[in-house]
Amino acid sequence: MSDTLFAKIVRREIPADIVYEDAEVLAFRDLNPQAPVHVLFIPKRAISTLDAARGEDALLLGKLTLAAASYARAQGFSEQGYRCVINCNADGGQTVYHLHLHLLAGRSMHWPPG
Ligand code: DGP
Repeated sequence: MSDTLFAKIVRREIPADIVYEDAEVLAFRDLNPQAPVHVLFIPKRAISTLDAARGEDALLLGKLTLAAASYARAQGFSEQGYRCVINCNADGGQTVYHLHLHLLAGRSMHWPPG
């Protein structure tokens, strides 16, 4: 489970456009952006899916979410808004099995998503 693409990015084994990092969270630009700003926030400690997260992960997931909100605020998106998405497993559209939060900003979003 530690050998996903995103674990390789955490270990700096493959390149990424990193925009934020702290002791527990890494954020980098999505390779296939779906909005003018599309950044992935990941826990450095791999959790495969949201479904696999447990109570002991609550603080980490809170930090991950707040890191995305802080980044969005710092980029000036507080007022116009943005979207955060966590895809879970096949029907959720998850393709990389290292839990990640998509931050999408810079355009008006649609609902429901596809
Ligand atoms: P998801 O479908 O929720 O699992 O999202 C995975 C996202 O990861 C998708 O939007 C494309 C992005 N992605 C896949 N491989 C790489 C990579 O090697 N580098 C970066 N920066 N993004 C990647």
